[in-house]
Amino acid sequence: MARLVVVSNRVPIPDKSGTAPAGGLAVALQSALEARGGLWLGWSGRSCADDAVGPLQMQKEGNIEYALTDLTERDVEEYYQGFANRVLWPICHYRLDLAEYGRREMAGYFRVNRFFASRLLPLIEPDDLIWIHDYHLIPLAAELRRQGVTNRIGFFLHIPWPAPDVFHAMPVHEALLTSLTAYDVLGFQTEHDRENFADCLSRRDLAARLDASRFATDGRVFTARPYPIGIETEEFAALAKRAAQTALHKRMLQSLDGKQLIIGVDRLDYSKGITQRIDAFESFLTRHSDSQRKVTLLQITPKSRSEVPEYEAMQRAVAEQAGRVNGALGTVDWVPIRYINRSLRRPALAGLYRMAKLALVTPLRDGMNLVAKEFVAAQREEDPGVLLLSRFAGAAQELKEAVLVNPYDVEGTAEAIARSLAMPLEERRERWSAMMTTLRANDVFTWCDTFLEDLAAKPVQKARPASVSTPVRTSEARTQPLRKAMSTPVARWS
Ligand code: ADQ
Repeated sequence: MARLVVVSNRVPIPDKSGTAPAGGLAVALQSALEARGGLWLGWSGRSCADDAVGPLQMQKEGNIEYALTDLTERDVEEYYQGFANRVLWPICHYRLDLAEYGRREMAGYFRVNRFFASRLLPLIEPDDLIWIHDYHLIPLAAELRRQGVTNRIGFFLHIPWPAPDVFHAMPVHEALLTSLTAYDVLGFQTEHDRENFADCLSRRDLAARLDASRFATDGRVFTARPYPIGIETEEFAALAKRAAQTALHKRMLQSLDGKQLIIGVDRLDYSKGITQRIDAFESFLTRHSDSQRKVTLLQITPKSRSEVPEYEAMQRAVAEQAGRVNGALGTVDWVPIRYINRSLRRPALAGLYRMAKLALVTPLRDGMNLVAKEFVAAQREEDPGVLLLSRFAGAAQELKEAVLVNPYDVEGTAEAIARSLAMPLEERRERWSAMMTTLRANDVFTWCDTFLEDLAAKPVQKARPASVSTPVRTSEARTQPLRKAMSTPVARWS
């Protein structure tokens, strides 16, 4: 079996305390790659002066060799805080209003991708499969190809791919789209994301669509498919079961004093819809005043990206909002919202999911959302809790038996909370068991295996001429001759 080389912005080297990282990318890949071994390269998380970037820091843990690189302070500011988190993240989450595009940040993004390519190059062996992750590293394959790498290279996007009107608002969209055509396999969370991507390609005439998943450009074929990411379903279910025996679990039960637990678990991020959720919870308590003193919302929200101003402002806003609801509705012996700003260890989290009667997973936009899946896996078969899930989370494409809501509709969500808390046992069990079947069939190991099988598969055939290609889905199908998609747009931006 070919060696696997993974590249992601951050690399989750297990720490001694065993604390789980807050990012879903880290959580999913850690589970999936432990068994395979190989090389994992990424940023160390440290920044240094311009002339102080040292050699790669190599570390072997079991079968996995980790290779970490420092970045300069300027790199971090332009590539990570700048283009990745203040342009790509908001745009892919449909927040054009929050995107702060600047040429300096864009050039830094392409420069750092070129730097990652130069760090990776000496470590690559001829048969390695290379799997690159997420929006930080979109141009990496194009950079590697430019430096002569012919290995199979795959890319998985963990966040949504937006509709063309949104993506094309980004000045540098064509260079990013073109650089994606340098991969062999492109993975998206949902069919919807893949179709948005295909529509973007088609509108810019960057590739011809051969069939549902194959595209041709410049005489080569690449595939783009949905690979919905899963969790370690059985392991997480077992973890939740064990957690129910711990002292923490018992203390928490005691502190609830018979009240029903509603849970929300999210990184502090504007895409997660936390303020709309608290509004909906407040509206539920106001419209259903008999529920006051009978329920508690536990919102667990570790801070993230605090260096980005929107996140800092949001941190203050959510704390104030929770404080206001508690002040207005709370009593001397009842706090409606318990708001916690830190990351919990996975066993503690699993136990809390299991204790909860209801989970509020209401992102305004989310690639997948693993919290939704973890909550379902953690439930008790004989008396499962209810998952209330946003239609705009990728997970809603699979977990159709959840109570699906539009998180922008605060009153509708409030009523869905009431319905969920009153749901009869039989209905809860039916919904849960259908969702659990889905989660068992598509866990994180299947996700990983399926992607890698496609990546390892030899290309079936060369590109057919565009004139015999299958038209793309939309009326904008194009059959004009292919453009030179592998020209050198990256150099233009560096
Ligand atoms: P994230 O935006 O980070 O991931 P999500 O899928 O919800 O979002 O993953 C969060 C992970 O972090 C879960 O495993 C969760 O348990 C963990 N986590 C969250 N809060 C925690 C806390 N307080 N303590 C401990 N752990 C916590 C991105 C995309 C998602 C996509 C994932 C995976 O934005 O849409 O599902 O990648 O592809």
